[in-house]
Amino acid sequence: MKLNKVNIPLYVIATILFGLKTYIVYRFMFSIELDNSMQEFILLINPFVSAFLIFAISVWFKKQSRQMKFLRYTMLIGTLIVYFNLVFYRSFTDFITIPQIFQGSNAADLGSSILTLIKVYDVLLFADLALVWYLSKKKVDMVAVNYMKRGRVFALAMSLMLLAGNFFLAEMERPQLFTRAFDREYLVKNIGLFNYHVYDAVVHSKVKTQRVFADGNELPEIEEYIETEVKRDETSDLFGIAEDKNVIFINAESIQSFVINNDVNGETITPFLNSLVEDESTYYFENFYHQTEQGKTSDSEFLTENSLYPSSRGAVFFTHGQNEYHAIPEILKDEGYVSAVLHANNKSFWNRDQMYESLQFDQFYGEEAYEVNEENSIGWGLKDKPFFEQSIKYLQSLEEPFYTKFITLTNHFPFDLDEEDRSIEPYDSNSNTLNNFFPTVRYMDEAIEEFFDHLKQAGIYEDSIIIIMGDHDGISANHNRAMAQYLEKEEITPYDYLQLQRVPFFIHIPGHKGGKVMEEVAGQIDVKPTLLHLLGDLYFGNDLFIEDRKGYIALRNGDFISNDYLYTTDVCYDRHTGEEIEIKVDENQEDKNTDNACQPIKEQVEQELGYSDEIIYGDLLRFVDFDEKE
Ligand code: GP9
Ligand code: MN
Repeated sequence: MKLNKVNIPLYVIATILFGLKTYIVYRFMFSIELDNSMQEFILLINPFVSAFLIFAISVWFKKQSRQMKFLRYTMLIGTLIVYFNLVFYRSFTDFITIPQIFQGSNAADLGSSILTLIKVYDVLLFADLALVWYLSKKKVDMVAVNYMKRGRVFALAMSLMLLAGNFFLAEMERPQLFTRAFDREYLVKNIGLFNYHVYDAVVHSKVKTQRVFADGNELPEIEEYIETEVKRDETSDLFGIAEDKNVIFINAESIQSFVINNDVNGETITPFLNSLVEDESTYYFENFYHQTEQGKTSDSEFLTENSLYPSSRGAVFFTHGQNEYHAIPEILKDEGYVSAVLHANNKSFWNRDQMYESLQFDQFYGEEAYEVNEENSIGWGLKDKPFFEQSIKYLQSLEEPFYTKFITLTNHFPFDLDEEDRSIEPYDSNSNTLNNFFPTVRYMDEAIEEFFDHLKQAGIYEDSIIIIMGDHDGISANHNRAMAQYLEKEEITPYDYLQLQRVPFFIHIPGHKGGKVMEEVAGQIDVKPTLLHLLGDLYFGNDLFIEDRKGYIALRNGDFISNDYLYTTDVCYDRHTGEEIEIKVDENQEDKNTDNACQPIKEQVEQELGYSDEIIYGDLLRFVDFDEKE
């Protein structure tokens, strides 16, 4: 093996610089949780292992210019991958998945959000690239290598050995990492961002082939599970109470339950929603969890319309927009209902136009149905107050009974609001996101109150039931410090964080008395069975007005909340006290969770998520004849 005149070869320099940069991003820019020194160690080595794996390929190029070019471009691509993930992470506290890349239309719509996600100092993340670029152009003689075959094979063998070592440690630290990978953070911290992307690509193509091989034979087992584990014979006293009434469903953007009956700077945040909590015509569910993943609003819609779980990666609205479903609009159609969605954003966002057809909505009033101008819009588009106001005429034009869904927009990250729309002052913390959240939540609260008035004036109110649901969290883990300050806690623990995933859920039935605050654990998966009492349908939730229910709410990443326990980040908590039940087991133990009080539910949750995936990936509802079942 002969090194050139010098020195340090460029592929080694690139490995060191790029590895170091990636490590800094992992450690200080992503908020990756590290529980022990082994995890610290794996996180430290994996950036260098991945970098070496790629850059060492360059030694196989005989021509120096090719070698240099290879290093330049792989370094550029690698840097862009790290950077795009970083920007994405700042918004979603998550890593990019392949299905999301094909959701480009959404990224383009991010508009004002994107600017707040890019920081001036980010330019430093390109410094190593500039240096490698310079060396590869100007100092070729110093940094290019010319190995004999043995040297090349050695470099290759070395990179593969390092990779195997990394995987071995990862598997030891997290058994079955690859088979149970609901959680992207675990993958990234154990095998690194780049190997994670390769893994994601493999999973993606597997999903794509699943539909082709599904033939309906999977169904009996799933139906059996639902019959025994999910469905209940009990019917609630409220059954039929909304028969033939209009259903008005408000998908309220990014609102979390912690704002209900709470204040900021001494001012009530949501006076109108608070009054609904007290209202005798309203059932308010205080332990209602959102169960969304990367598909955000669209996942919340998927859950509520189908009572199926969304995908663990990407947005099922995009990946499976052409499946057959048996959603609320389709079922209500048989009962004589007309259905519509009203949302002043472009129709293709989240692939809604296509998905709504699959869900069999009759009408979709998108952006073009509204008068949108500079005065009446902010952030993502039309403000909620004019949105509701302009929607009334469409509501009046629908034949009754109707099932309609209104999706609000103003209370969306980055929570921009005009001065004139601000009834309360922002909070004061290091997070502008959290600070500005409160005034926009108040704005939405007022918009919903006005909407109630419009409905009354239009004579629609009395004949309708109104459901208000938060779609998902608005304040991500990136703002934990500010959140802790607001909630007057020392820190936001994983337990607190999961509890913050509660979103408001109201069922308001004008004229009905008996409304109250409901304490039981509930979630978006329960909306469909609560709205409809059905025979022969496939769903994973329960009617929220019956006593005997499944008893847990599964989040899409495998975390769950049951009557007694709360399970997150591999820890089982007592739901009532917040205490850890079984202290995290020591590193050497093979399976961390055996003998854990949460274990039986954890297994059921995994099974249930798996069945839901099977239905979606295999497009299995195409094999079910629902007419025959009913
Ligand atoms: C876009 C709106 C927001 O139309 O529903 O989507 P989100 O970013 O919250 O998923
Ligand atoms: Mn949303």
